[in-house]
Amino acid sequence: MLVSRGNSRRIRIRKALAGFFMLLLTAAVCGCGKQEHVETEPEEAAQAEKLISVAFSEVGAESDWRVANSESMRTTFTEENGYEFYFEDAKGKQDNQITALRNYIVQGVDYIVLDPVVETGWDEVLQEAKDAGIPVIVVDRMVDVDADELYTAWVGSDFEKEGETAVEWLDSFLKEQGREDERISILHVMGTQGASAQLGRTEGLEKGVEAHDNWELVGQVQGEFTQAKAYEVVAEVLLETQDIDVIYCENDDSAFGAIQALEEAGLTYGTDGDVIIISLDATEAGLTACMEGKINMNVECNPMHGPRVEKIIQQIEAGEIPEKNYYVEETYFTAETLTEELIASRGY
Ligand code: GZL
Repeated sequence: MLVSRGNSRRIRIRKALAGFFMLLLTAAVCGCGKQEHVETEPEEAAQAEKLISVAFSEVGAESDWRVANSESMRTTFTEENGYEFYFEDAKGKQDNQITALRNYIVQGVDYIVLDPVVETGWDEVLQEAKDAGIPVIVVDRMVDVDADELYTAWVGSDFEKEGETAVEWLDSFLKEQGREDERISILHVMGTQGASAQLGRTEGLEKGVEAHDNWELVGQVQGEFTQAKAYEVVAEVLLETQDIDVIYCENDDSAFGAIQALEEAGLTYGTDGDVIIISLDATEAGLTACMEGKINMNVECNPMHGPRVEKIIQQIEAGEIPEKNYYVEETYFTAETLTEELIASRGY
């Protein structure tokens, strides 16, 4: 039976304490006279009460969302909270994540946490972690593996639902404007190709376009979740056509890149402009732009996964079986629903 890291730590503590009591018993039986000062907390037991080692392989630092996600993990897995935390920034490369996971396995950490840059290509290294008896908790983006047993639990967002939320809002917004029968041209700025967030948010939009005969996808470009790349690709599109009613950006950083390109082309956007801007992530910067009317609507994608991952680890430590896949509840925002206080209260 695979012993979880939590159980192995409990076994070490029990063995150390058994040794301590044997020492006490021997001292008492052999009547060594002078009562030796016996350590109340023997070295081995203290050692065995070691911190829980949590090793995190993070996608990168490509966006405000990502920075908030990393910070949430760092501030959760602190020494004062009982953890030894290892962090690796993969700079957006799966090879770097696989190398990091192999290093963590050699180190013999108690838990591996993985935010996979893309969904595929994880079976081999996750099998190695499983063979080493190290539970892997997947966070945010999902892995597409042959056997679900290769990871212990996943916590993140329902990305297709996020896309559906944006589509439902656009449908009702256009109806309110009396444009439900008008031809609507949509430019789609996609996130990192193959990332769960890109796959789901794209699925949500494409299903929405299929369901509306008057909606047309005039372009799908690779914004890679960054402002620089989104600016580059949207500027290229605007050189070809400016017949765009909506730009659907798969995160806030790419929305800022699209806005930069629109401004340079002299086009208006947002609640008082010609081009409707839809964004996802709802970071502080994204919500501020939304409150100011630069982004028409912003779908929440909550990055504060540190406490959620910790809850899973504590369940395993307690010998419980965590929920396999946990979807975070999320909402959306428009200028009408935002205030500075609300934005400040959200923590990212
Ligand atoms: C979504 C997350 C995405 C964000 C981007 O959960 O994986 O990656 O939407 C980030 O901002 O780069």
